[in-house]
Amino acid sequence: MQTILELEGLSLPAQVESFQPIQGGYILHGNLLALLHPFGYTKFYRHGFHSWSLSCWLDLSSSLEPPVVKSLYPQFDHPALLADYPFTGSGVGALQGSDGRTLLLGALGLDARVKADDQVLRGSAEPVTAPAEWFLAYGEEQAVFVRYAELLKDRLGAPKFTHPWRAQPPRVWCSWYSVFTNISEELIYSTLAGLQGLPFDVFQLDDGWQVSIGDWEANPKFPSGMLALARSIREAGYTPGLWLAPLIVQPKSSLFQNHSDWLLCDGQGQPVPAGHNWSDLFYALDVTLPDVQDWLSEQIQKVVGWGFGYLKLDFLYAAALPGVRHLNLSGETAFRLGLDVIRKAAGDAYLLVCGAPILASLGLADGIRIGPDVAPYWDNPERSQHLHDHTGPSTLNAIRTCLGRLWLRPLVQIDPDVTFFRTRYNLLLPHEMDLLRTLTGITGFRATSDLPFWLDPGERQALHDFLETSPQIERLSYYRFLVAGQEVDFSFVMQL
Ligand code: 9PG
Repeated sequence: MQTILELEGLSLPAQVESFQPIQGGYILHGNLLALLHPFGYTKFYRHGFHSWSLSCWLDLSSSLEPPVVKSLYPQFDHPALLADYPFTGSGVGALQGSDGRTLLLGALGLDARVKADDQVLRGSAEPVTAPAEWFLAYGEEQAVFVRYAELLKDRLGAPKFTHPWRAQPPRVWCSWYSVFTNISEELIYSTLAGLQGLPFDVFQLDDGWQVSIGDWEANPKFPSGMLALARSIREAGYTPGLWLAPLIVQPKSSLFQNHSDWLLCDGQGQPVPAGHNWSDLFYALDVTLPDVQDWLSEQIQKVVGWGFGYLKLDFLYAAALPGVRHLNLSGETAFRLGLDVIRKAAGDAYLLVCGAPILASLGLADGIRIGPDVAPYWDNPERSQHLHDHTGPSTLNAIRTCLGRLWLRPLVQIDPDVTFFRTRYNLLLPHEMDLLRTLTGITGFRATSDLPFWLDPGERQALHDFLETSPQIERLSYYRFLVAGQEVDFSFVMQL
């Protein structure tokens, strides 16, 4: 139907299936919505598909080119969003009004997109039996996102914490941003010894412990096995944490070789490449297959049984890519089914999802990585300027997208990735390190990968203080904060 929606002094001609006013705005229904807006070339809030995908306010008049990506490698954003880049987002989008207020259109379900141009704001959702449900609001930016988050919580839930990390996210030491895949049992033991006295909650092994992507067993660098390793970590006083990418498979794995019928395929029956990493393409599992669900459940119960109480689950977007599935479900809905299987198998273990579709993880994940990887350097111009890709590892990219996703904080613990205390092997300038540390303070999720023997006594003390104290932070506007009495303005980071 065509109608005119009256909203805080705005009259918006609209094409919707139905609408009803609620506190703070309207609930709209429809799989294809269109709203005529009067703002012309204003700013658009783009929300990317998964953890690493670009999320921030952009000028509709800017000519941001799509990232130069091989079509085979959809690891930066959803293929449909890349095809319609950049003024299309996943789940939620918003426009800045002429008076500075925000017009927000947010889906209250999965598999939805919002796009805008200088005249129309559109919502589209993959068809399901009932028309999709949306929230539309006009008001002060933080207020409309807060209301949207409340409605999302009603529909998708919030984590049911049974552990002491409910009030404060765990403080994590993670192996990735120092040694990458070069971890070994020896290095883990020496790091554990070196960290004694530093108040971490979790000691997390990242990528590099497994036989292959698909074969989740200890490789020869861990001769004592994962059960013994987890026991040692626990004896040292930390919750053992482990990285897994349980929804993807690489061709060299025995999982791939023995179960090629478990892969997400295209309409021609060919496996859908889900990205390129570890020197090869990798593929996604069809998580709607009962055998895959049984296998997933077994893998998660196995690692939790080894003693790992914190799981970093990575590259999860793969299971939400377009494809033909055993059950006729669209991508995010299928993915959520898989995450639900994992959630049930994990029991009370903390689940940090990474490279994960955002809305589809709500209510099931305890924490979500909300930006790209940080790096011990500010920018990577080869990638950001020449390839127009703002999802690659860099502190600038991480800060930008994380700041664009702070509205998720009432719904889930938000992980901005690690921060750095070392000056060794680090090109970040002191003020860049400070910005990253401030962001970590804003999210409340504190982590580092610095090896203890890389830190001088002053750096170790700074890390200790960072873990012991939470700075007083007051939000002045979306990108300006008062941190322990000092103003920190991130606005320049947001410019693209
Ligand atoms: C382990 C890492 C770390 C890190 C994750 C994730 O597009 N890519 O090829 C790509 C590779 C790695 C990556 C992100 C993207 O990093 O975010 O914290 O766990 O995997 O391999």
